[in-house]
Amino acid sequence: MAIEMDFWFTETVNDIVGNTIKVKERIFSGRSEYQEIEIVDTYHYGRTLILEGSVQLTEKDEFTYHEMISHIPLFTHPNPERVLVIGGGDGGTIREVMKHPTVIQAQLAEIDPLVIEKSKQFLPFVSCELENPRVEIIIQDGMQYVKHHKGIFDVVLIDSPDPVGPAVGLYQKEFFEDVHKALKDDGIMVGQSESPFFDQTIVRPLYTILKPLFPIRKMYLAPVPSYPSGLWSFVFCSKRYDPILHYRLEDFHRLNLKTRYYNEAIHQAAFALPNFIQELIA
Ligand code: AG3
Repeated sequence: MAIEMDFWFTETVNDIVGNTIKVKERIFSGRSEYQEIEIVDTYHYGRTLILEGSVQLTEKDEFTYHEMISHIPLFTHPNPERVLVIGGGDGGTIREVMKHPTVIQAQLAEIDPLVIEKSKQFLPFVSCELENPRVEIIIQDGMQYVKHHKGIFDVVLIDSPDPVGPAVGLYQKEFFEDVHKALKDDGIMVGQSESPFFDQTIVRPLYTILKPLFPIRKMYLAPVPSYPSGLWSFVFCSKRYDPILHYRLEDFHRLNLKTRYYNEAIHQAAFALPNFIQELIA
């Protein structure tokens, strides 16, 4: 394993701005059938997973993203039993989903088995629940998987990478129509929806596509310091339940979950949007 001391990694956005992290040690570097995979140890953020040059998670701040993509929908749906996670082979989202006792089965549809393998090997803090018997790992393109499953999921979580290369389809209308059909009549879909500061050309069309599909479509926010701009967004789409009106607050308190970011006040406050973002997704 090659060890290079003290180099700076920069993730660039649109070739004009970036996020720079000082690397302590290269842990893994390789190319799968789908992408360039890097795992590095960094001084500030600890272990970091980088796919195609873009930071997917770091040991220090992954909790904000993974807690928020999971607990907002799972504490809104009255009885989430069947959950599908698309992408997210690192296991971070599954780890949070497994904290919910109502979940009978969570399926993980990940296209790239090497991401799962290397996360299990080097990123145990996120991959720790991938062997849970309630988890079924499906090595398949999530777009194909949802196409062939109808009306069976309570919650679908889209833990997608940026819309580049094979992931472009995860931001297109056809895919969301398939997700809509894969959900039950009262299902909820949540997806990561990029940076409202840096990715406006992605955010706007995404929210436009989703508007006619789901009666309830809202954005919520969380800080992820290691992602470009540090402010990240999620899209909450629902056929029946509203994240504020149907919030299962008592269940959250009763379960006494160990969360580091998510709590009662955050569940509600995350949906408060500044004016420029309201305009962006209007
Ligand atoms: N999913 C990718 C989030 C997008 C990050 N984008 C970026 N750094 N430009 C995260 C996977 C974690 N389970």
